[in-house]
Amino acid sequence: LTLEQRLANYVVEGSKDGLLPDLDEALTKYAPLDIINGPLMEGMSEVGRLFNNNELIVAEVLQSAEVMKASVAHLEPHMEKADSAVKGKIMLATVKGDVHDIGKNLVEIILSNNGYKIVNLGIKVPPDQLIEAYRAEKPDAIGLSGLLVKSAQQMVLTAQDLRSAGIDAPILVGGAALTRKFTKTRIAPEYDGVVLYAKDAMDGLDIANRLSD
Ligand code: B1M
Repeated sequence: LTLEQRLANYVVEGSKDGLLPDLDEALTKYAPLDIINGPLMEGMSEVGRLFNNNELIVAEVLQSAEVMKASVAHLEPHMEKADSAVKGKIMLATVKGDVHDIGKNLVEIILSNNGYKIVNLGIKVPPDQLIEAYRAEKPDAIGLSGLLVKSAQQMVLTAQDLRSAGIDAPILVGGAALTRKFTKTRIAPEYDGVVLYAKDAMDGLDIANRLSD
């Protein structure tokens, strides 16, 4: 197997045997983010496909998630860091009912490496907790992540609750079940501030930078 195939395989197999030396070898050829977005994400897509076909069970997907997390943790110190002044404060949360956090945590790493102070509220965050944290932290923007189809709907409800609470800070949304169109036609109309869709973590950084300019 090539190095790239082996990297994807660690994720698919949920195995860490040999992972770190292969990640180190990959670092001699690729930027950390390209390793994540390339072979590791390919492995994750395959996991999603197998899971969808009932060829993997939740416990196995959890192992794959562990490999992804260990890989990101190993690559993180090698990522470029902008030593700029703090550009802003962003609060991040996976919405109510959703436990998926690998994407959100990747967004945290990218943003914090690029001058943002991050308040990460974790997973399954209900709107009232978000509102309370917003009042305590006064962030410049709120980032919502969700991977389930029902999480897209939950973002609509969350936007409504934030509006009712008088909050109008920009909202950044991302996650597999979401689209730009859904964001524009379903979430944004329920909110007084801007709602922006990010297709991946780098897109999230671009949007944050545009907001802070
Ligand atoms: Co789940 N899961 N899962 N899962 N899981 C999906 C999402 C699914 C598509 C798999 C499938 O069936 N093909 C499916 C959803 C179906 C649907 O709703 N249509 C699914 C399901 C059904 C479930 C359960 C219901 C399974 C069950 O229990 N029967 C359950 C849900 C529990 C719950 O949430 N209440 C469940 C559980 C799990 C695990 C716990 C086992 C594990 C998560 C572990 C963890 O996160 N700590 C897991 C995993 C790993 C997946 C897949 C395989 C991979 C997700 C992932 O981590 N991708 C996923 C299939 C898939 O996506 N292909 C699947 C890597 C990550 C880097 O990408 O999170 O998309 P992602 O983030 C991207 C972008 O989306 C974006 O940037 C990132 C990349 O740069 N982004 C943002 C994300 N958030 C952003 C926020 C932003 C900006 C960009 O700004 C704020």
